[in-house]
Amino acid sequence: MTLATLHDKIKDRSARLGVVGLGYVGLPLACVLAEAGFSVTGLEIRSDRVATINAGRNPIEGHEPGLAELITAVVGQGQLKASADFSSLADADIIFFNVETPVDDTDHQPRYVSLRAACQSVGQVMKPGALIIVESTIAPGTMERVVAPLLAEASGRKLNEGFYLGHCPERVMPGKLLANLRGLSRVCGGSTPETATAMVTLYRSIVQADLDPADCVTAELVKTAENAYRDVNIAFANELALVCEASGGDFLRVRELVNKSPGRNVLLAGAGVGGHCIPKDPWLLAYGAHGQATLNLIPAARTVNEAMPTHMLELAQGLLKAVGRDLRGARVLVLGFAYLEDSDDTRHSPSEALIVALRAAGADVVIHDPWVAEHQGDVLQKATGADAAILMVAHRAYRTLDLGALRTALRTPILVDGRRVFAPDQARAAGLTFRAVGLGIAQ
Ligand code: SAJ
Repeated sequence: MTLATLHDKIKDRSARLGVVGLGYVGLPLACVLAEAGFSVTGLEIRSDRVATINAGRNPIEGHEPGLAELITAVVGQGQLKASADFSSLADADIIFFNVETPVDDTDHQPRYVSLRAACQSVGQVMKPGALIIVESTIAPGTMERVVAPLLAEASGRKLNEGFYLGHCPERVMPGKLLANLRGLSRVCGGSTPETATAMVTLYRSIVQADLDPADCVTAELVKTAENAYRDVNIAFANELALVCEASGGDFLRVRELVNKSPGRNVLLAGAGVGGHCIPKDPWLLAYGAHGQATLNLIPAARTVNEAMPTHMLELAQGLLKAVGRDLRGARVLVLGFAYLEDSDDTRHSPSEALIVALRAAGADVVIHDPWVAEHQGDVLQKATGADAAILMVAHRAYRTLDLGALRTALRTPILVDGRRVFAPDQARAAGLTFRAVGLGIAQ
């Protein structure tokens, strides 16, 4: 099949589509493509998830507006079906890859285990002229150095003759999966300009935002850079907060006044940086330099942000020492286990790092989080007998916490605020010994 033919089949919706990986990125994609009129086969290696989807039910946890109803509708209409068998993709004209691309915790490099497996399996069954679009976030150069050779080897075909390639990085966010998928701009990186053009036509069927044609390496750079940019800017805010603490300033006031200067936008200092993408994508961007450039800022920003949970521990430890106590043998209440406010998502949560450090220091840790099932409960009951409380997540529920009642429940009235939820004067008026990220000791 020629690319021109494929383009025509996209326009009349007769192109048959496949989506590999029906997780929180792939399943919404499969659904909206089916809703747009395409026949979609979803490939999922977890058979329980295949059964759930084919029964028209939603396997995705968390609150995702519209997703459950959409799954029921497109499965019921026969537009979407799930399978664990890669041969079900043999007649697909276009196949999307939405598989995980983690980096190693130690060397911060991607292994691409799932991506390589998908290339091997799809390469063996894909039809001549198929277009393979990788939506997973990948390091610059991955399409050329990993995906293309593996697909060529598995299929015995040549790139841009026997198959075509695209990279259209996803920009989803848990809690807004369908909204982001439909409403955020996308970069359509193609292995040829004509491929990118066909991708724009394809994504226009589901995206009501800018669709920018590009080559694959540009698309790889854009996604990893946009998240590395955010990580570096958060790191600046965190490092400024450390200076404010040491110099007697208040980060929030300093930030407010700096941001009045044109072109400034200092982000928020906090107890750490978690989630499924910000901690990972800077490493993917760095990996894309292939050792040909000396990178200092991007790795340093990771170091700054990954150190913030320990900084929270140090603030609590300082207040305990001031009253002749230490973390060893102390009970510490951690307020918030999710990685983001008003979310139940705990992936790469800064609280996990804090809890490990607290326990290593000999503390007994109690965890509360109104959004995470295993840590819900009465926060004051969990505070009873504790020697310090450390706020790690700015859940809305914590903003109305009765600080007087908290002080009464605590055995040692220490509160560390890692997200600047509480007013220092109110905390101290309630009888709490109080420290906060970015708040100078004299404040
Ligand atoms: N954080 C700070 N200070 C800030 C902002 C965030 O400490 O000023 C922390 C958060 O507490 C959290 C982590 O960083 O632990 C990540 O927060 P986030 O607001 O970046 O949320 P994420 O991880 O869901 O980021 C996603 C990204 N989107 C995609 O990868 C498609 C990111 O590029 C978006 O900017 C973000 O969603 C968003 O704001 O929508």
